[in-house]
Amino acid sequence: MESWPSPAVPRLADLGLGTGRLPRVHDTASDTLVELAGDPLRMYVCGITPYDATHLGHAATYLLFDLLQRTCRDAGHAVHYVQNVTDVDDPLLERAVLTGEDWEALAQRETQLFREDMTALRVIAPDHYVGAVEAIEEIVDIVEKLRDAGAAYDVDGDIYFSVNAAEHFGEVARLPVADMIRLSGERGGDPDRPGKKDPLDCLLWQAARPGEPYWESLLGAGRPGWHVECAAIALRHLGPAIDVQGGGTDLVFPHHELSAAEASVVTEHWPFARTFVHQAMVGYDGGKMSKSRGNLVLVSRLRADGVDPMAIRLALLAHSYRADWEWQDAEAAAASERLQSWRAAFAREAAAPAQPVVDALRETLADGLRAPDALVVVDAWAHAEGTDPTAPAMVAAAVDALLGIA
Ligand code: 5CA
Ligand code: ZN
Repeated sequence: MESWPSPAVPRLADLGLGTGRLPRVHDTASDTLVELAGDPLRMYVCGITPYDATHLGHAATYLLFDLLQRTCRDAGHAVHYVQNVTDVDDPLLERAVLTGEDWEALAQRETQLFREDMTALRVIAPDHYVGAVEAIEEIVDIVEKLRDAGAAYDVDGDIYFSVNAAEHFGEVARLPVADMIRLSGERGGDPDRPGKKDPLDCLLWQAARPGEPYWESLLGAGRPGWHVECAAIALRHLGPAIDVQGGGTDLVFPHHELSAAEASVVTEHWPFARTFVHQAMVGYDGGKMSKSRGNLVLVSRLRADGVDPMAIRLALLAHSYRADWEWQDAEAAAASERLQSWRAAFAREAAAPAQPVVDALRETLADGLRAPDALVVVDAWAHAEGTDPTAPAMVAAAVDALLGIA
C-alpha cells in the first residue's frame, strides 16, 4: 500500500563532517549489545493494527527504528526497510463490531492518520509498506509450505503451526514454558483450545466465520493468523535472513518468537533475524499505554493542541528505549522549550565549532542509540558561546540528519 513521504536526510559527509559508525544495539535474543551489520541493512519493523493510532507508544517504537536507520545511513550503509499493517485481525474486527463501522473503512482511516503522524514526526518511510490483506497470497503460500514440511495441522478446520517442528523455538524470548503459556493467552493466543498438540501452537489460517471477512484459497475459505503475516511479508520483501526484526517489547513473545519460528521452518535458516531490537513500553496514568486500556495520548491530539511535532519528537527522544517509562503531560512543554532553545542557537551568527558536536552525537548513537545523551550534547552546544560562523548551519544539519529534528 501507499507509504508516506520521507523527509530529506542531509548527508553529513557531503558537508565535510565525515561519516559515523554503525550502532551497537541491544539484541533481545542474546541480551547483549551487538554491532549492527549489513549493507543494505535489512530491517523489518512490525506496524500498527489500525485502530486508535497513533499513540505515543507507537510513535516511540517507530522513532527508535528511525534513529537506527539514520545512524546506519550516516555510517554509509543503505537500509532496506519493510513495515506491515495488520489490517485484518481479531482486535480490529472486534473494534469495528463495537462501533458499528465497516472494518475496512476503519483500517483505512486509521492507517491514513498514522501516515500523517509519521510524516509530521519526520519518520523515514519504509521502502515497502504492506498490508496483511494485500499479502494474502504470500501468506497462503507460506502456510502451504509449512503444511508440506509437516509443521502444520488442522483443528476443526483451522490450521495451526506446530512449535515442536521449529528447532529453535524459544530462542528469541528465552522464557520458561509457564510464562510463554501465560503471555500467549494474554496476547492473542489460545493456549487452552482443545485439540491442539501443544498449548503454544498458533493459528496460521482461521476458517471463515459468519459475519467475518474471508478469502478463498487452497487452504479453504478463511483469513490469516497474526504471526505468519509478518513472517510472510518479511520473507517476501527481505529474504530468509534479515538484520533487524523490530517492534515493542510487547511483541517479543509470542509474536516475534513465532514469526521467527515459522520463517525458519520454511527457509531452513536460523536465525531469522541477526538482531531483535525492542522498544520498551510507554505508559500513561499508571499502566502500559494500550488500546485495550484506553489510556492513550495520541500524536494527533497533541498536534491538534498546537504542540510542534518536532517537540513531540524531542519529548520521545528524551527517553531511553531500554526502560519502560510513563508519559507526563508536562513533557510536551519541556520539549517545546528545548526546541526553542535549539532553534535560537541555530539562528545565531556564530557558535562553537560543529565537528566536536557531530563527533559526540555520533558516539552517543553508535554506543547503543543513547538518544537522551544525544540531546544533552546539543543542549551543551546551544548554551556555549563561539566564533565559528559555519557552526550553526552545520549543527542544524547534523541534528536534522541524525535526530530528525528540523
Ligand atoms: N500489528 C501488530 C504488529 S504486527 C501490533 O502490535 N500493532 S499495534 O498497533 O498494537 O502496535 C504497533 C507497534 O507499536 C508495535 O511494534 C508495538 O510493539 C508498539 N507498541 C504498542 N504499544 C506500545 C507502547 N505502549 N509503548 C511502546 N510501543 C508500543
Ligand atoms: Zn508483526
